[in-house]
Amino acid sequence: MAKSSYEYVRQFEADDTCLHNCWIVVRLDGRSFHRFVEQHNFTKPNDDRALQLMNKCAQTVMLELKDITIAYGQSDEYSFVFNKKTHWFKRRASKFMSHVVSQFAASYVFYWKDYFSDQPLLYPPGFDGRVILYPSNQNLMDYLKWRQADCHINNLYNTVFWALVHQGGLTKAQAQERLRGTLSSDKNEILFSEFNINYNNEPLMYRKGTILVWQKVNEIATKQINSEKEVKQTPSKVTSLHCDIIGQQFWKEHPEILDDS
Ligand code: DGT
Ligand code: MG
Ligand code: MG
Ligand code: MG
Ligand code: MG
Repeated sequence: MAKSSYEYVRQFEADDTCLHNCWIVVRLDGRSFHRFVEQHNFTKPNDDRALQLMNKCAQTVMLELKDITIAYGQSDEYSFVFNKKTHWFKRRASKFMSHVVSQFAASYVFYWKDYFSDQPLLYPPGFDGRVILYPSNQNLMDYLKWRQADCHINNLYNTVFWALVHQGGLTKAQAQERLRGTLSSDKNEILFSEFNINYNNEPLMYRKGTILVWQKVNEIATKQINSEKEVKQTPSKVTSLHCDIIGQQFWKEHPEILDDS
């Protein structure tokens, strides 16, 4: 087909190919969720419905899009790690980010009523996205550990903050003042001595966030791909974990996550 005289405008498109041999991470985060959670009456500090909905949306992203090896979510954010060898959409950053964020946001609205049966969705939520490249396995692991450490710090703070307000009768300003300058050990101590809460017994999903990985299904399915060749393939499903990923054990138990072959 002959090129039109308008074709040159394509040259204005920026090249956003992600550097080869790097892990591609897309992190999304709910836009102004401090307002969204108030308007939709999320329970404080953690709303199980909301966290399960986030996990459902992330599972949908993993199943619909190609080459995601692990995802990690907490609060109103989710990170998706694409295999470093992926050639999906010629590794164009804008394609990765827009597909992940739009699939996630559409899923959030689509599945809302399955999790919030008594709470109507009052306005369309939005999510921002960013793409980050990590050139080494260590960098990638440290990224995921950083997000889990963030989950831990925020959740410990929020747990004691809302205990002081809901059970301790403090105003939000007083609770904030009470916690100013406290260490983790102080917060654990307040929870234990004043509210009889052992932080380590709080639900794992709140404390550790959610890790989504592919799990091989036990039975080996035999799939006919063409008349001559039969290939044994092990089907996988997305499974959710709420374990520690900061220590080495998780990475030793799941070598396939960093396996780029
Ligand atoms: P942004 O991301 O800059 O557009 O602004 P926000 O307001 O989304 O701020 P961000 O992402 O730093 O903080 C997440 C907000 O969502 C924070 O206000 C806590 C809230 N949130 C997340 N999950 C829950 C939950 O399960 N329950 C409650 N009550 N709040 C939650
Ligand atoms: Mg933010
Ligand atoms: Mg947010
Ligand atoms: Mg956030
Ligand atoms: Mg198209």
